[in-house]
Amino acid sequence: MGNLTFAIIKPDAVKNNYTGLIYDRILKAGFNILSAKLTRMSLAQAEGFYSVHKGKPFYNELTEFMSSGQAMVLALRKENAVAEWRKTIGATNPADADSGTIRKDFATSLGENAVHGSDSDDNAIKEIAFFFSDCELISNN
Ligand code: IDP
Ligand code: MG
Repeated sequence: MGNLTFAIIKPDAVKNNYTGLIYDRILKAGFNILSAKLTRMSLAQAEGFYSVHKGKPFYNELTEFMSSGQAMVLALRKENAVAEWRKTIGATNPADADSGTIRKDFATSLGENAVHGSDSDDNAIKEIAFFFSDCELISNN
């Protein structure tokens, strides 16, 4: 079990001015933020990031949405980070998300669901490397 995961505060949440509230949830849940930056993905970047979903019916909608505006990308550290972050964000569909989770409280819809979380340790490493260089990953302790 690894101690890193990758998160995105998606364009719907940034547009709705939830960036600060979600950042606060991340800290309150005990994650150490190794790096964070506000970016706007190109369509090509979004297609690369979500290539695992290529061919699925929602792929075009997803990549267009993810490149539609600013998003905050974050490298997070905590013991058992992947599972802990997925517990903090809740189910993919906010209608199914437990109360107190980020998606329950801030998501707009199944597609525009406020945040991303890695699904495995291997993908966490790959996703962090997709957006951050080694020298951007700073440990505070
Ligand atoms: P996850 O983000 O909870 O890991 P995935 O199944 O990996 O969920 O899907 C990636 C993203 O694609 C979701 O977070 C959501 O934004 C979008 N998505 C997934 N399923 C659908 C769908 O059926 N319709 C529209 N968008 C979807
Ligand atoms: Mg996923």
